[in-house]
Amino acid sequence: MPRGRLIALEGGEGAGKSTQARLLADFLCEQGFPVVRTREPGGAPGAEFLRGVLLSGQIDWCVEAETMLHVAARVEHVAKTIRPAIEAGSWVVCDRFHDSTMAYQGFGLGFDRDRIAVLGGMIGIVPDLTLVLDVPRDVAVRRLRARGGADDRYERLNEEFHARVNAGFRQIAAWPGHVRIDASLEVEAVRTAIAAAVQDLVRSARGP
Ligand code: T5A
Repeated sequence: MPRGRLIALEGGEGAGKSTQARLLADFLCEQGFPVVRTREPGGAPGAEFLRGVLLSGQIDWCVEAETMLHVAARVEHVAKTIRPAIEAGSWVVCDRFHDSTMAYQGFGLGFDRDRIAVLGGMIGIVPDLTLVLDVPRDVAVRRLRARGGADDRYERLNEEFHARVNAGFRQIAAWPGHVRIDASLEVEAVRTAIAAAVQDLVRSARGP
């Protein structure tokens, strides 16, 4: 059984990650790959439990504890969902992964980024490709307002926080294994850009 692949979608709130995760999963299915679509925080029962704990805003976590909880959720997610799927030959499309901890808890909330990198090393898996969806904050806010629904703990944080997160994601997008996607375009244009960005991975999986 050939090993599957892990593709992460990252970016600030309202960048269109969930929309594009669905479209990417459909595209990969059309290419003939088995696909598992999942998300963070969450993606496994214990990790979904921690998602509620983290996003409800009921507890004002210190940033160290908050970071550890995101990492704990990820360890559970990798153990119970991601690694088994990849070993079974599936392609995993993950809506957020470790870079979100770097952007939100590191760049956004000021937790030491070297320590976050060390924690990332303990996850034991690195995405084969990370797509960083970049959209100006005002465009994202308009999309979220049009969608409606209640704000979670992070959406309630101030604009300076979101500016730091978005600036962090722009730095992260330049790291190896990452591709920046202009997510301010219409849905179909973003979908096309993402399909182009995964082509090398698709070709390498098919072999010569
Ligand atoms: N977090 C997470 C951390 O702090 N640390 C971590 O380690 C991790 C893993 C998760 C929160 O947790 C934080 C980050 C987050 O604050 P979430 O509910 O999963 O919270 O929220 P998000 O991941 O931010 O998801 P959102 O739903 O807010 O945004 P998406 O998924 O980026 O956007 P999407 O696809 O839902 O689209 C939003 C709206 O815009 C429209 C859609 O139809 C939808 O209505 N849209 C577009 N409109 C126009 N043009 C386009 N190209 C569009 N694409 C989508």
